[in-house]
Amino acid sequence: MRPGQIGAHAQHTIVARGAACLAKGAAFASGLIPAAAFAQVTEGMSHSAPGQIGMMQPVTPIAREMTFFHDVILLPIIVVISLFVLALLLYVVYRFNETSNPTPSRTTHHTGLEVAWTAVPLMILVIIAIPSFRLLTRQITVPESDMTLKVSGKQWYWTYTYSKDQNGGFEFDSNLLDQTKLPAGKLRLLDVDNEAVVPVGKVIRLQITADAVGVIHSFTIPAFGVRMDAVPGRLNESWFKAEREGVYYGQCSKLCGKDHAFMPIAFRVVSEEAYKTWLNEAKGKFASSAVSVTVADASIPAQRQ
Ligand SMILES: [Cu+2]
Repeated sequence: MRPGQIGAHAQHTIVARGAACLAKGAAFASGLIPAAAFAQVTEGMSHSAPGQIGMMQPVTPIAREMTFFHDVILLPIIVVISLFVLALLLYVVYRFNETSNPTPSRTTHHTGLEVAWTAVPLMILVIIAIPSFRLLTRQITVPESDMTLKVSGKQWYWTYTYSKDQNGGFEFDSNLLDQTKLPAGKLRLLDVDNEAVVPVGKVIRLQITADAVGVIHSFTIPAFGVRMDAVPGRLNESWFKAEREGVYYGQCSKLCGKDHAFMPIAFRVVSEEAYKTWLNEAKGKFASSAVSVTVADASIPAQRQ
């Protein structure tokens, strides 16, 4: 397959995605996109695939809404505008070239036209703004959460802290696997030694910061619709509610230094029982890192200096 060529699988995905988008047009009016609308497309995809075009398979309500906003609202609007401008250009080239139009009009103003080319784009922007602001509000308003997880961007890896008052009390670093000895089935530049584990169907509140003596990173998991800057000395918040078990990947999305490309994010979403089991195992495994951090404790980076 040539670089850039779209494989049969990807083509099928695009067609299926298009059909799914059309089918669920009406659902957006209520502001809720049914999970089933996306279920048939590349089930379980948690990372970008070769030849993939379009958004990653969403697994949270926010990511689903983002995908819908992109695929069903923005994309058709931009396609129509591009085709309209192209048609205008072609018409001008054909109709008003020197041969077909030897004596050009000397018109300099046309009030109706000027009002139209100001008002119509304005209306289009307002139409886009309404669902856009609604989505943005949902994204940044953290609902009542079942669990809080602290994420710290370091140079160049992530540290996850499970707070003590939620049966945790430990933290661990999540580093990229050795790329020269990558075990079979592991993804290059995506799989890590220690994945963050969270229960399925629960609202996870993320408290995102960066090493106090470090640089700015950006914590991003496309399938969750999460992207939030990790800034030293600042505690940012985001949230997600993963609806399907699986491993979901992301990457640091802020140019942060020499190993920016080598600090992937891997979240394993498991059942409630599996999460409890993991939590107990992790408490032993990461015992040396025992921390007394509790929810919303922003003082930890300062204490450790
Ligand atoms: Cu980074």
